[in-house]
Amino acid sequence: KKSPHHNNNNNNYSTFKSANFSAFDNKGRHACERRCQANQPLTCHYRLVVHHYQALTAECEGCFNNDGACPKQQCIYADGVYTPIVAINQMLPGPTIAVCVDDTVVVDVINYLAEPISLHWHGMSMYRTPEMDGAPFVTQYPIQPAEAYRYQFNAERAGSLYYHSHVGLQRSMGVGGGFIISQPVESDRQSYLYDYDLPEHTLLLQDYVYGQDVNSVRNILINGKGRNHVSNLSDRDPRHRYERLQVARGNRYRFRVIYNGVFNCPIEFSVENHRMLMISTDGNDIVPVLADSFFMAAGERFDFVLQANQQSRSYWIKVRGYESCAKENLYQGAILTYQSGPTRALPQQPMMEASICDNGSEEYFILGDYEDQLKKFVSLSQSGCGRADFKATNVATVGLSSLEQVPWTRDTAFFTHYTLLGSRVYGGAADVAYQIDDITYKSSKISLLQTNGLYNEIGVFCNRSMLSAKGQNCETKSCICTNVVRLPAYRALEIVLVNNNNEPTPVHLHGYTFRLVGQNALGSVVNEKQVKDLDRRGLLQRSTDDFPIQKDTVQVPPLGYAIVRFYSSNPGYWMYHSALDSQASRGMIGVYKIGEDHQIKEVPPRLRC
Ligand SMILES: [Cu+2]
Repeated sequence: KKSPHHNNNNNNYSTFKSANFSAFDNKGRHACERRCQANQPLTCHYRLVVHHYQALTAECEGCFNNDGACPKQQCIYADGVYTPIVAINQMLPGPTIAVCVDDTVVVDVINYLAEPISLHWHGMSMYRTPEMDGAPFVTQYPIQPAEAYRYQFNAERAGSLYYHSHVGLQRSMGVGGGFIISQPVESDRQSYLYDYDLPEHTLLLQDYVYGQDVNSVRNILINGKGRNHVSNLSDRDPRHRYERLQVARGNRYRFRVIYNGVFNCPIEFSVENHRMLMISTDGNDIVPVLADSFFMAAGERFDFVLQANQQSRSYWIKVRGYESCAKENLYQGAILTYQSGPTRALPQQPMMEASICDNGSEEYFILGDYEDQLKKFVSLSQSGCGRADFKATNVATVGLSSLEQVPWTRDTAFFTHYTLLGSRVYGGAADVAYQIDDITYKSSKISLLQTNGLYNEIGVFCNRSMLSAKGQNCETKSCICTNVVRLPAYRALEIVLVNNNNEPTPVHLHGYTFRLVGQNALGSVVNEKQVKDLDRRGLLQRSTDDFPIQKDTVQVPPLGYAIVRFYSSNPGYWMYHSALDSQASRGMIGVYKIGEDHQIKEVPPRLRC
């Protein structure tokens, strides 16, 4: 049955149908997906073909009633709704790239779309290779249609990362995939907490649209699968395809959750009858915390350990959407099965009625010698089992602690930059402009890194101080330009992100992992000056803890602020922006030029696209 969103796509993908996507074996496993060993790096080649495709194509007919028959036939079943998508290697999401720390990653991207693309490696600082960051017209010229481009860089760090398109709204159409960098057991400070770290226990969540209508969120998918909310079928109807994850009773498993979100849809994640031991966020180790559920915003990642200590049956892994997703009552599930139980069985209850409480198990997280340590774990849960109602001002992440101490001393003087996230409708305009510092971002025509030192900044950049020097008032007349702010290299920097919108805004910074030292609501925000005044009066709180959490994406509370700190040891041009496509594509992007021209890596100059 075709959905009402049926949309014919003229792009012909049959031309590469028989292409060998190379280096993945017939089980989809790549030679670089291995047990990591110290000082044995590999060079890992991948070929990613980005192309138009459809969910629920004719190939799916053979597997409507047989889940297992689908993968071989290049059927993307998705949520059982016929709709155009953008796929990578005929997959949604794209293949998970799993390597070891210090491997050389070589990815050839082949663009079969009718528009340019670029891929961003979310969470990689690209310390030695800023030209591989994938920010269009900032660190590279986008890859044109029918063009191929090679990304090549060192996997400089371990953690749960992901890759995604950084052009237009392609990410909303599915262009993304997991990027997992593992490390040798002996260098993993969390390895004592789990027995298995399996690539198939990676969950990539994405919000999902139909008919290329990127203005309305219609579903949340887990590894490209799940129930739809168009039909009235029950959660347990066998026509739904849920991602299945298998565990064996008695073992502890590391799960990696990546949220490739594009809408204002924070999600609450939980597992029926299982508690989670949170051990990492955005690929950075944290002091372990027990949680019945946790919240995530677009661009964030969380890793947890699940102990398979319950009866051998099937359980729901549950995701509930908030904000825009709550308006559509969107939720999703995957299925956790125990090897010794009936592995094809569905959980017994409708998804949202299943309890997230641990079944009073006495054997919970018996860690031998580490039992004492366990007692120190704080619980994220606020009210026994299950949390109190979600509040839009949720500030949970700032309360977590890193395993790693800050690299600066308590009396370090930080260079502070205030930046304002906002939105505005200018007289007569139909569209809301989303802005940073009252500026609607527009790409420059030259790529900043490739032309570094060759252009006159006054002709290319614009920022708050340059515009006010010219006497331009962006509050009354719209300012649309390339917002680049200069910051010093090799300094302790502090960014105060102020959210002037009455909705939470996740912000992602390229090039760095930062420390989150403040995150709170103010109730009202007027402008940058008012926030500076509040700060002068000591009303913006900063944690004095030596172990603030390390992240690359942070949820800035509505009418509130987040304060992040980092040492600017990675000179270059680094984007920061709303992680929501709806806002970034309407202008909520800025660029930090960190360092002087001579401090920025020289890459082959290229003046035109
Ligand atoms: Cu970005």
